Amino acid sequence: MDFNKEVFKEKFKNRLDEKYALDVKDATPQELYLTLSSIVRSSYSRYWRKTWKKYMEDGKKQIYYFSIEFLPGRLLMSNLLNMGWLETVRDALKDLDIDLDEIAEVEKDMALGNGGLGRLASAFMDSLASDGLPGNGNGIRYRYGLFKQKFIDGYQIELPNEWLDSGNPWEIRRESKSVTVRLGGKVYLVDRGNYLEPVYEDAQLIKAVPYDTAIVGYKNGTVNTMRLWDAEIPSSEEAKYRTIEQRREVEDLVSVLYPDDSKESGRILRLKQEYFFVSAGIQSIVRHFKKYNKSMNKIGEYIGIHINDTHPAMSVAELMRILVDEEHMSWDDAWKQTVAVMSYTNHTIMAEALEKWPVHIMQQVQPRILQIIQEIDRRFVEEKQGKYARDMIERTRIIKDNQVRMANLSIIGSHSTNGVAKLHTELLKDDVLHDFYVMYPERFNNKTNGITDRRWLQIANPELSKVLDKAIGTEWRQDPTKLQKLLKHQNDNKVLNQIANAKLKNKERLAKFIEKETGIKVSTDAIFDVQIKRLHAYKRQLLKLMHIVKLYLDIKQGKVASDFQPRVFIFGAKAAPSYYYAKAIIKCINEVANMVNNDPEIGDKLKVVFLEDYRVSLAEKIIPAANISEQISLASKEASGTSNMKLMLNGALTVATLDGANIEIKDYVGEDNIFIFGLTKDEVYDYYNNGNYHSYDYYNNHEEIRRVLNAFVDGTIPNCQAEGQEIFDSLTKYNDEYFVLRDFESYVNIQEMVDRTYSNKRHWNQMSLVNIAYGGMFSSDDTIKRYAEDIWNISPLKDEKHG
Ligand code: DL6
Repeated sequence: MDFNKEVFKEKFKNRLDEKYALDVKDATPQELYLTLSSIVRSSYSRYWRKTWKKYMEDGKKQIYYFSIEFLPGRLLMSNLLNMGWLETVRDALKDLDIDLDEIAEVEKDMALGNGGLGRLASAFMDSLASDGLPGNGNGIRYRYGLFKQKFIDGYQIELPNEWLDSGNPWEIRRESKSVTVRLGGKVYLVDRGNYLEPVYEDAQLIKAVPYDTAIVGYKNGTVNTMRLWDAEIPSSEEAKYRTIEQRREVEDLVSVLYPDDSKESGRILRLKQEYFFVSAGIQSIVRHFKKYNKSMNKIGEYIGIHINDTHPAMSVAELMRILVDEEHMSWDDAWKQTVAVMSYTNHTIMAEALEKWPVHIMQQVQPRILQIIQEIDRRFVEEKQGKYARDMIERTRIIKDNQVRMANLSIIGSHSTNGVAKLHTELLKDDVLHDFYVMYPERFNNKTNGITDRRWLQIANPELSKVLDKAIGTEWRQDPTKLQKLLKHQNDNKVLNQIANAKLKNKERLAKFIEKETGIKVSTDAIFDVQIKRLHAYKRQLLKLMHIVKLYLDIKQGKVASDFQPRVFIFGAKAAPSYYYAKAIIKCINEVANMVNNDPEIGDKLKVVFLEDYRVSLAEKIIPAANISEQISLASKEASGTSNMKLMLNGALTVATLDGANIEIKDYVGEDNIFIFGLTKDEVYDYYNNGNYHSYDYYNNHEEIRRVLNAFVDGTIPNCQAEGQEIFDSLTKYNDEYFVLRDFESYVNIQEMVDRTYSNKRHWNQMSLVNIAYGGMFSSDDTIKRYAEDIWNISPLKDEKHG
């Protein structure tokens, strides 16, 4: 389409008429949204076709990013932006009396993830396309995503997230690309002379149907694919599915992300999901590779599969299965190719998040895959014998104590293992994966996470974006590192005021939203203090809550410091459905919010807002309005964090422990432009090594801690007796696993420093400017370039711009 405002207006009116036989004034926002998205889709489709054809013609190596989570959020605005259409369309629609922002609100978030892991996968999809790199996603098309969070009486309730109910205009069902996945049953091997043929009995056959979503690169004509798999009953198997329960079992396979694993049935379902999307993905990749007419002995030169956390770790065994069982390659040749194809990112050092699967479950889910893993394990042990101590081999082998250790499988079966921030990678090398680092030092590398500035600045914060354009030109939109040009305006009052004004407008916008959603009125004069992330004990939402309770008690007892600044505390967080401790924290935050918000003595001095159903589109509203970014995990526990990057980019100042990427943020902005507190990683490790942390002593010996903790159990905070007690006990009786009490005093002190700093607005604005300027150093476009060069060995196609 020859693209300009007038042409677009005509096209829009015609498309609305064709689709709905309506005039603009009679159409609902939903109809307007679907009309606009259909125009967008039909306009990028030829680039989509050209991109994959070009990958084929050039015979380029392609990378497939396998992830159990993807969190793209909404796609309308990012597609418009990346096609270079956003402002023209906004103007054109305005002429038609349509507010683009209003119709964009109709789109339901594609919320197929839980947190940082899934959002990073989607940022990488966007960056792969924007860097013009041949990279595609592979995951599951969950019918209900994670869950929709509601608060009832302060408790988290999980409802199905019916994101597909009004249709999804961005996906294409590709029936012809379906594959069959085999689950369960029995397998035995028949000797066919030069190979062993696996014969399956009673296996369940599932039809895996791909749904493709275009990932539009930023103004470069590249359109890649995110492929998500749905599960169906194959027509040949219909007769076997006689009962509703049997049919539901197939639906359940792709129903929700992370089915409840507190019961064995839930654990089996999880593992089936993992095998389902891995097998479907690899089968379709191998089928596609065959079109290149290259020897299977070269697959590692043309295909890369990235194992995003351990969920897709069975990729190693599935590729081996296909190469050995179906392509009849020798084990050694197949293994060489598999290791060349696979690479792995570790996203956590938390022991409970490093997946282990009991052998009997793996046997039930896919017996042939278990056999292959057993053989990989056997050969690994054989190869390492004599070279390494016996206990080291026992620690690194894949199967131990009847458990299959998925991180071990991922590392042994791939050529690269990376952590996601400098500290995290050091911890992997020195501690968590140290044995592997000794065995395979060349496989280990760091890739600090990144974010898409396009979504988090250009789309989420048009106010600030305009200020930046005026101050430093528009180059930063293409290359966010150019935001550093802002540094020369540190003493420019005009720019400082414009940045402050943009922040105020965003706070006003968020204040309105908060009032609409919760009825709570917040003052934009207050510091907007934000903690948005998964609810987990190590992330220490509890430390924030204790600080709030302390301030509340101070005000009630007339102990307010002279430079105290009013604050609005904003939380966004989901707790895993079976993580009861995290749910107790949610309940307590909500009850503290009730107590604080309804106390007339407190008024505008403090407000606590816990917004329901934290998701990408909600983050887009909160982040531009934040003054303070809370990154307060116990040092060593947060692999990287990415909300820290998004918030700094939007001018929030970070209150941080020296954990994850906070350290790299500090290194860029300098100690004067960040608020650092708390134990260091070395101090935490000293406590671990010496076993000399006694949290009860902190409770006993520190009056302030006692005063705050007692409020959880003495009725001061109403309606959370049981949850308050659980929290109290965890911090006193059970020795406070994440050192909340140990870091409390240091946290309170740094928050007092925040207040003092905020009272000097000019200085605050200068700090904010420095943070924005360095925010561009965490662009996922750059992170992806490093993956492309160091791990995947892929290179971009030549540009062909969108017309
Ligand atoms: O790498 C993306 C993201 C990191 O920024 C977070 O620090 C990390 O917690 C998260 N990891 C996970 C994996 N599971 N757990 N726990 O979500 O990855």
